Formats: sequence, structure tokens, C-alpha cells
Amino acid sequence: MKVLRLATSAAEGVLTFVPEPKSPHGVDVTPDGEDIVVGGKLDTHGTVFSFAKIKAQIDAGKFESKDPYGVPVLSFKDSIRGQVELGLGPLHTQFDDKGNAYTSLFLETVVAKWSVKDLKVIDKLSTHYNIGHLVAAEGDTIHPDGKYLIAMNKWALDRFTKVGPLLPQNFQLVDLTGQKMTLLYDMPIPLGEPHYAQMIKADKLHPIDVYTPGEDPILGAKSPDAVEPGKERVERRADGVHVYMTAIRSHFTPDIIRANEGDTVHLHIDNLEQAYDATHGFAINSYNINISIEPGEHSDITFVADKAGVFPLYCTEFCSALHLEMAGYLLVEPKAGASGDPAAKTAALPAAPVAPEKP
Ligand SMILES: [Cu+2]
Repeated sequence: MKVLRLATSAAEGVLTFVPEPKSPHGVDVTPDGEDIVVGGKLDTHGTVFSFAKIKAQIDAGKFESKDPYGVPVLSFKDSIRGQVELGLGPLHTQFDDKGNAYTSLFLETVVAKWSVKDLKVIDKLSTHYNIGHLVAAEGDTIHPDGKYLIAMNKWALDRFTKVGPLLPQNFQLVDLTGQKMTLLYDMPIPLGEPHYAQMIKADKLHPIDVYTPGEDPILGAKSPDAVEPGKERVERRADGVHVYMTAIRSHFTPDIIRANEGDTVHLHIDNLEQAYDATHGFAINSYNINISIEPGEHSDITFVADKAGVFPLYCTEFCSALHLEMAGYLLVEPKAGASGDPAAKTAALPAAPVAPEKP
């Protein structure tokens, strides 16, 4: 990553500092783009900086001091429009469509609703407990939606059935339509509180239903190793064993993979389905391989077959009534002389006859 060093930034005049009272946390720009709200965390205020005031000082070359690297520092009082007395531990701020801001107060465990124009608190809503981030509907944009907010709380004690020492995070849905905030719903989720999550209207989403056949989602294009139906094969090359495999309800082709102990195995698997939601999985548990292959998707997996033996491979999505039959075997022949006992080698292969892989 290319970076501008502090000395260069100071010399070129592209960086300016502005002081903040104590331990700044969230930095959020108001929907009109005119102010920056900084949550003080160890200060009881939200400080509202004015872009216009900051810009005027920079344009006039009016600086209070310089930091040790030579970066100019602005005057605090000449940079702010004002401060709002919020309470204990202000972190992050979101906005609605009526000129209000909503700041999470971590220590006080509340959401504070306040007027951006008047810098006055209008309402506080208790959360359970220790709110971190919060997200309002399109509340980070120039056109906030204003109807809902989710408080993302780090602690959840006293709230849900006890099942052991590990508790979920509690997400609380809040109605913003009235003057006072109303708690609508608690949702425990087994996931750390996301940072700067976004809530957007569903009609903004236009996802694809299925991948075009052979598409590698990382390339965003057809994979050079895409596998066409009927052209499944196994190729032994200088860099290892390449398996070109297809998956469709409910069969892997080929369903027997033969390798020698120590071989590098390259699996190229295409889900041939073009039906929406016809997802397959592919797992070789003993080799710690477990992937999801969505309809049309091409996947590549490379691993070293360093354990001799017979290992089941199977689909992990309940894809049809024959899902349990969507399985096969990886056969890894022991290195010659590895065990010294030909009987051991025989024991490693399945007793039942195995159809040879397709050419
Ligand atoms: Cu399946």
C-alpha cells in the first residue's frame, strides 16, 4: 500500500490536525455534509466540528501550533460549532430524516437522541447492555430513512436463557418514528458486534440468482479450469493430480479420486446446477476440506495427500432425496515401503470393487 509519510504530508500541506477533548471514538459526518460529530468516549460530550470553520482556518494559514512532525494544528474553539452534553461514554452517531442524531453511550448503556441544530438531548433509551456501534436505516448517508435503528450491544446478561458461560450479543431493534424511541425487539446473535454496519432498503439490492456456468467468483469470470458436463477427468501433471469434477443432484463425477501419498491434489469442481438455491457442498473431513459450491460456481482446492488411506468425500447440503448418496472416496496409496507390510497397503484400499475413473 502506498502511503504519504508525515514529513511529506506536513511539507505539502495536505494534513492538518484539530484537537479533540478526550479519547475520541466515532467520527461521523452529518447528512448535509457540514459537520463532523466526534464521540468523546472518556468525555461526556459529543463535539460538533464545522467543516467550514476548519476550512477557513486552513485557507487563512491560521494555525495554533505544530506537532513534532511539523503538521499544523488548528485551534479547537475556532473549529467547533458546539458541544452536546450527551452522558457517559459517547461512541458512534447515526442520523434520521428529521434532523436528529442518535449516539451510543457505552458506559451509560443508552442511545441518546439529540437535535443536530440545537445540540440538545431529546430522549434516552436504555439498552441491554453496553452498546457499541449502532446503525440507523440509511443513517450514514445523505438521505437517512429515519424509521429504524439497531443498537448493537456487547453484553447480554439477564436477557436470554442461560446455556453456559458464553453469551450472545444482543441486537435491539428500535422504532424512531415517534418523539420518544420505542424498543421493538431483542435479537441474540452468536457474532461479535459488527462495526459500521449498514442498513439499506432492500430495493437497492440487485444480486444475481446463480453464477454463469463455470464462473469463479474471485475472478468474476469463467475459470480456465471450468469443467463441462461429460468432460470430467483426472490428469496427472508435473505439479500434481488435477481432478476435474462436476456436482449435480445428486452425484459427484468422478466419485473416486486416486492419489499417491505425498501427491499434491488440485480439485476443480463445478456445480452444474442452474436452479436458484441448488447449492451443493463438498467435504473431505479427514483433510479438513469443507466448501460450499453455489449453482454454476467453479471452485478450486489444492491440498497435499499426506495421509494414506480411504477417505469419504460427500456433499454437505441437503440437496435432494438422494443427498446422502452424493458421496465418494479419496484413495491415497501409501508410499512404497512406507509400512513395509503389503497387507497394510491392501487394508488401506476398500474391500468392495471400485469402478475406474473415467479417462
Ligand atoms: Cu448435493
